[in-house]
Amino acid sequence: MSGVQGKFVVIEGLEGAGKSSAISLVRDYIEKHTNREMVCTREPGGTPLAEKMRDLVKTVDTTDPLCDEAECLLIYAARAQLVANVIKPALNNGQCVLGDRHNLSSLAYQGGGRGLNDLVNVISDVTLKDFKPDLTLYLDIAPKLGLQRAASRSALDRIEQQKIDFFERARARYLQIAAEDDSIYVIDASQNITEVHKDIISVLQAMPWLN
Ligand code: Z5A
Repeated sequence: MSGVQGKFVVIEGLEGAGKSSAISLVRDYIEKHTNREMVCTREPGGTPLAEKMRDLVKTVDTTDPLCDEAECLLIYAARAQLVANVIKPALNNGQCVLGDRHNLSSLAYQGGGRGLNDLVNVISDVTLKDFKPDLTLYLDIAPKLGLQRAASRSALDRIEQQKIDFFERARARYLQIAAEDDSIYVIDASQNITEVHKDIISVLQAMPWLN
């Protein structure tokens, strides 16, 4: 299969949207239909250096609080490492890659949530150029419900501790971008898991490259 370009599939959503179980489902489906193991990534993170940046982004430091611009730059530095050293090599080797978040998270959280759309658009263009996922499944959930689910799972990290308006703005940006990009599918993640999974499978079944 060397020389064949693999596909890059990404799962996106606010906290508690149910990305973890969606990832297992999508991974099983694609591996079964391509007969090949996928490369799975998470962002920020996914390489040794990018994981160090992830820790900086997620940890609360009251003596030297991370400013919004530094948060954004760290996330893009981590993404640049991941794309260069993991995602592109795998795709060039014909492997499919499954991402737990990618650039759409930055457009939504840093762009919409933090109000840094101009900065995000510039860094995104500079670091990624025209590189983008072949397919994105955006699991859409109201922040209140998502945060309730996330809180029942574990302690909230630095970003999860933001006020609800931050997540409302991030969600609005997710939906706005999804409406303009036909490679992004919106899944209603407020449904029960069986219904959510049914909707995800319908999207995958419609992908010509999986048939
Ligand atoms: N971030 C950013 O700001 N900018 C960026 O560019 C990127 C990221 C890439 C990464 O955190 C943080 O970085 C994230 C955004 C920011 N922070 N915030 N806030 P992470 O990787 O640690 O976490 P995450 O990606 O936000 O979440 P997660 O744990 O990977 O997944 P999840 O979708 O939030 O949740 P889940 O574990 O799949 O489900 C949560 C619970 O709900 C769990 O107990 C499930 O059993 C339950 N669940 C799931 N689905 C259902 C349904 N349908 N019904 C009922 N209960 C359900």
